Amino acid sequence: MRSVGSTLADFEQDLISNLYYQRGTTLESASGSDGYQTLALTVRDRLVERYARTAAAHYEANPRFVYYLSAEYLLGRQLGQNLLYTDTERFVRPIAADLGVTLEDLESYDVEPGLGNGGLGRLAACLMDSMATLDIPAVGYGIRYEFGIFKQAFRDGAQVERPDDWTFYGNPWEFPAPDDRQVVGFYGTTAAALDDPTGLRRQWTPGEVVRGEPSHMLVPGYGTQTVNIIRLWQARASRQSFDLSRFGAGQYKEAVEDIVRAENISKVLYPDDSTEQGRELRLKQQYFLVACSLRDIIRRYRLRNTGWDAFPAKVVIQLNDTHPVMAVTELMRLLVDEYKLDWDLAWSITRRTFNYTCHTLLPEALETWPVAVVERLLPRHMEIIYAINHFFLQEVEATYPGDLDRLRRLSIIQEEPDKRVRMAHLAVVGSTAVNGVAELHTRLLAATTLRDFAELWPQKFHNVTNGVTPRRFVRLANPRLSELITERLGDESWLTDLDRLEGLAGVADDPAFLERWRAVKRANKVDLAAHVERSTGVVIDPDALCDVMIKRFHEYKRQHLKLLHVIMLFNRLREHPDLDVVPRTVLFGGKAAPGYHSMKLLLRLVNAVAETVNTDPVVSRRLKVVLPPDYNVTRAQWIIPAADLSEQISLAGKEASGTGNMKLALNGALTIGTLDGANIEIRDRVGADNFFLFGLDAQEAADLRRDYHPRAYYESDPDLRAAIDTIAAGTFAKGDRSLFAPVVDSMLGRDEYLALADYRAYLECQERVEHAWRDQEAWARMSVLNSARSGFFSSDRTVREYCDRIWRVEPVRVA
Ligand code: 26Q
Repeated sequence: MRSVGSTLADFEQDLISNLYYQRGTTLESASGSDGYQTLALTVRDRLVERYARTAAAHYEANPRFVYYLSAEYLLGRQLGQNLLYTDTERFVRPIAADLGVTLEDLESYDVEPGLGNGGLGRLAACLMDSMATLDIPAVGYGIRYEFGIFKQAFRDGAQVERPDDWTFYGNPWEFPAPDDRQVVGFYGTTAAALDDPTGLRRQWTPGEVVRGEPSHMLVPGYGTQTVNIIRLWQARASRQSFDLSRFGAGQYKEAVEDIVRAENISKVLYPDDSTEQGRELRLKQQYFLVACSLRDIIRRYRLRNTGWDAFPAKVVIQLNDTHPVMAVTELMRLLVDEYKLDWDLAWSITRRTFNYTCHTLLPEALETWPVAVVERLLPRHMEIIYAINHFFLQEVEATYPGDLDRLRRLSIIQEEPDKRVRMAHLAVVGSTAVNGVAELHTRLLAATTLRDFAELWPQKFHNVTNGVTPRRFVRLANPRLSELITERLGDESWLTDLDRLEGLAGVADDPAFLERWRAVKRANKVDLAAHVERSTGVVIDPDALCDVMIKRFHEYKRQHLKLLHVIMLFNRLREHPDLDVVPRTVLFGGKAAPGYHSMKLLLRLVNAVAETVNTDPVVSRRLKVVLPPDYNVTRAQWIIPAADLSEQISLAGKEASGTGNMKLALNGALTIGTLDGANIEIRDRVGADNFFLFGLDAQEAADLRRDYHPRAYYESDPDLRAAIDTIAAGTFAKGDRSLFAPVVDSMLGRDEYLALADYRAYLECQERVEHAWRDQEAWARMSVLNSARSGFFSSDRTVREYCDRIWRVEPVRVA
C-alpha cells in the first residue's frame, strides 16, 4: 500500500504536488480557493490510507456491522476536524504563514454540507463520529441532496430562503463510487408469482427505474486508526432514459424529461420538521434511500457470507426516526420476492435486523402516508404492509382476544378519517428494539404516543439518552477552553473519556483558576462580537451576559416566551432609564420551515424588536438583541463557546431531548430551562444549584392544557399584559398594529404551548439569573461545575449504550 509521509516536509511536498497535479495550477497563480482545495486534498490523503486499512481490517474480521439509515446528516465543516484527527494542523500553520495566509482564511472556503434540518441530522453526525472513535464497524447511509438546508437571509426582517448550492466549488471530501451504483424502481404493477402457492410471494414490475449513484465521505475516529464512511446516494436517470431519437427530432424538452424527473429525487432536502407535507416526492426520496442502501448492505454482506441465516448476526440496521422505515418492507420484498425465502423466515430475519429510534412526541410529527399514495408509488410495498399488518393483528388478537378497539389503535393502517400508513407503527412492529432519546421522552413514549405497543412488548422499549461529540463541540469550537482543561487535567484523554472532566470540580473553588476560566469566556465573547458585527452590523459588549437561544424556530420551543422577556426588559429600561439591570446580549439563532408562516412572522418580530432595542439610545446601552442570519453548525461552533446562559425553555413534555442544551453546558453556559427532554438529566448531573429551573412539569402541563385560558394570565399579570400590548400597539412595526397581530392573537387565543402560563415563573427565574450574575466569581464556579459534570453527555457514552443494549456489536481495532 502506498503510504503518505508523516513529517512536515512530506506534507509540504504533497501540498505542492496536489496543487500542481490535482488543481492544475502553481503557487504563483493559485487562488484562495485553490489553496483550500489543495489543503483539503492533502489532509484527505492522510485519511484515505487509514480508510484502506480499516476496510482491510473489517474484511478480515467479518464483524457485525452497524448500518445507520438516516435521511439527514449535518456534518459541519470538515477541514478543521480532519486537521485535528490527522494531527496535521501543526504543519499547516507555519506553511500558511510562509505563504502569507492564515488557517482561518483557508477555512472560510470550507463549505458545510447542510444535509439536515436540525437535531436529528446533527445527532446522526455525532453518532457517526463516536462510532468511528470507538472502532465500531459502521456505515452511515443517506441522501446526497444537491441542495441542502436553505440559506437564510433577512429582507426587511423577514426570512428569505436561498438555495444551498453546497457543491458549487466541488466537494473535496467525497469519493464517488459509480461501480457500486444501484437501480431502484417505482410505480408499476404487481402480479402473482407462478411458483408460490401461498400467494405471499409476488412479482413487481416497476413503471419507472432510477439509478442511485453513491459517493462517500470519510468519517475518521479521534485517537484511533478507524475511518468509517457515510455513503450518500444521488439519483440519476438510468441510461435508457435519455431519449436520443426525440433529441434528434428536435424534441429537446421531451428528450430530457425523464432525466429531470429522476434527478429531482435527490434534488433538495425537505426543510420541514413540523408539518407533514404529504408530498409524493418525499416518499420517493425515502424509498430511494432505503432501496439503494439495502442493496448495498446485501452486497457487502455477501462479500464474506453465504446464505441468509447469518444475516441478522452480521447486520444491524438502525432507523433514524421513521424516515427510512420503508426499509422494513423493502427487505421483506427482497427476501420473499427476489431471494425466494418463505415469508416467516424472511419476517424473522427482518425483525431481528432492524431497530428504531424515535425523536418526537408531537402527534403531528408522526409520519403517516395516504394508502393511495403508497399504493401508486410502491404497489408491492403496500401489499407487503397489508400482509405484515394482517399477521401482526393476528398476534395482537391472540394476546387480547376480542379487544377490537386495541386492534384499531395498534394497526399499521389508520382507517379514520382517511386510510393512511402509520410509519411509526410499521417501525415498531418491524424492529427488535425501539428507543427514545432522553429518559423523560422514553417514559412519555411508553405512556402516551406508543403506549399500546409498550404494553404489548415492554421489553422492546429502551432509553438511550442523546449525546454530542466533544471533539467538535469542545475541542474544535472552543480551543481556548480545551487548552485550559488539558492543562488542568494533565493530558487530552478527556476528549475520549469525557467523565474525566469531573477533575475540574476540584478547582471550582480556586480563584486563580476561575479567573482563567472567565478570561477564556471573555475572549470567546470578543470573537463572537466580531462575527456578530460582521453579519448584523450590531456591536455587542463582551462584558454583557451572553444569553443564547439557538435552535429551529418552532412553536413548542417557545422563542416567543424569550421574546416576551426581552420586551419586558425593554419596557422597563425605557420607563426607568437609570434602572440597575444586568447588561445583556440576547442572541437568537435558527431557521423556520419555509411553509411555517407563524414562525416566519415570529422571526420577523424578533428582528423588529432587535432593531427597536438596538437603536434606542437608552436601552441599547444595557440590552442588545441579535439574530445573525443562517444559523448552522459552523455558526453554532462560534456561538456556543461564548454563551453564558443557555435557553432551554420548551413546554415540558414536548422536546424529545435537545442536544444544544448539552453542547452549551459542556462549554460552561448555565441553563435556564424547564423540566423537559434531557434538561432533566443535565440538572440531575450538574446539580440543582447550578441550573435555573422554572415552569410547569410535563404532568402539570398536560393537566392544565385540558382547560386552559391564556387570557386569564394576560389579565392578571401587568408585566405580561404590558409586553403583549407593546407588540399589539405596533411599537415594533412603526405603529402598524396589524403586522404582528397574528402573534398576539395566537398567544391570547390558543397559546398552544402554554407560554403565558409559564411567563411569570420564567421572569422570576431570570431575576435569579441576574442576581447570580452579579457575583461573577460564583457564576464562574457554577460554570466550571456545569462543564465538569456534563461528561455523561458525550456521544461516546451514547454509542456505548447502543452497542451494549441494542446493537451488540464489538469494536474492531485497526492497526
Ligand atoms: C417528516 C415528514 C415530512 C417532512 C419532514 C419530516 C421531518 C424532518 C425532520 C420530521 C422531523 C425532522 C427532524 C426532527 C428532529 O430534529 N428532532 C429532534 O431530534 C433531536 C435528536 O434526537 C432531539 O434532540 C430533539 O429534541 C428533536 O426535536
